[in-house]
Amino acid sequence: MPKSNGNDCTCRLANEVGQLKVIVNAQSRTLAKLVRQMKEGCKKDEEAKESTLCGLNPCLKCLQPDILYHLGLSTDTTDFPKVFGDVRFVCMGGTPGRMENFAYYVMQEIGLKINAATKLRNISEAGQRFSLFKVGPVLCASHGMGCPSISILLHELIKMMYHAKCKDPVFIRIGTSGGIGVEPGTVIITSEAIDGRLNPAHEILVHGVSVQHASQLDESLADEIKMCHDPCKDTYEAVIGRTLCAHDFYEGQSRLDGAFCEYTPEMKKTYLEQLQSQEVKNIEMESLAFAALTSRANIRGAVVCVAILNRLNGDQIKTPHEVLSKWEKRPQELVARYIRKTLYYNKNDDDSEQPEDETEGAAAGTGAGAGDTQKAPAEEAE
Ligand code: R2B
Ligand code: URA
Repeated sequence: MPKSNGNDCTCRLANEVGQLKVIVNAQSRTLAKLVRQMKEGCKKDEEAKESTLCGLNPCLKCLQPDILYHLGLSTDTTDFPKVFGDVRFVCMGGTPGRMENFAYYVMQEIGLKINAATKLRNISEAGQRFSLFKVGPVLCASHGMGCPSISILLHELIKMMYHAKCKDPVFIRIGTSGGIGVEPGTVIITSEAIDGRLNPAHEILVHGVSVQHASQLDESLADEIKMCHDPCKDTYEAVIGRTLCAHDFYEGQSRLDGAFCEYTPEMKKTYLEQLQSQEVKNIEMESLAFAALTSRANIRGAVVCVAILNRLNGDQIKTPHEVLSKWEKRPQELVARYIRKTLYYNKNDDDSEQPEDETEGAAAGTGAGAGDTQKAPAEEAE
């Protein structure tokens, strides 16, 4: 009906104007801060800045240079504080393509732009293992599959944060998972990661001896991300729950469709029902290492995964690819909203149009454009 269309349109425009106002106000504050720093000189400020990470290897400061082998970066050829010092969010997901798309999406969501003739550069291209894109204060990295892979990436990203003297970076994994008793398409935000024995710890062997690191995740961060879900507008559910982290997709997740299977459908049913009774909402393959390594470094971390099937109903993923790629965007959407809110929300935006002098955290690092770019080949230019 024309009347309701008109109302919808006015409502949408008002919403967009409101959101733009918030971004413009935050950018004005950053500009004011930069101008003041220029006037006062920011040297003293920079010298005092150290990373907020804790519990790291005491030998790191002696490594000159420190070579982040799998990222293809070294402290003697890259000025870490200059290139990465403004990073506040490190987002990671399984595949290079998904993280490149996420980088462009987050760029748009936080109001940054790059020249149409350029494209985001994969900063880790030389390492040939992971992809890494930087969009203002957001780093987007691919982590591959499983704890050994994400663990290598995390060691090197944590060292990067240390060398870059980053303050309170937040790490978030976005990905897919198998749901336990949830509707496919549901987003699960992990409260704690557990192993196949339901033990909340990441076990590693050091010198042949088992060492266990706790795998709790930041409760308040999980709540903040959950609050970015709008139950009235979003057509899917978002829940907080425990996540089982398996070291394999098939036998480790009690599937009946692997190349090998030495248990019965009844044993599988009993195991999955036991998980459900213990508030486990999903199964994936990286949360243990992610939770353990971030919390050891005093980094707030969150794991946000969409369930692409309900494991109580089967093992094979039969959902069409178009539907899967829509579902994969859901964790990205919530995380982009969280980043946007953290960067730009200021209580005065609700009642004031005046850009403030300075607000700690607002739009920090967004002043200089989107980030690391390269000229796009003609056919790739957008
Ligand atoms: C989710 O999906 C991948 C396996 O298909 C794995 O990386 C994970 O955690
Ligand atoms: N990823 C997993 O690890 N398990 C699933 O069932 C689906 C995605």
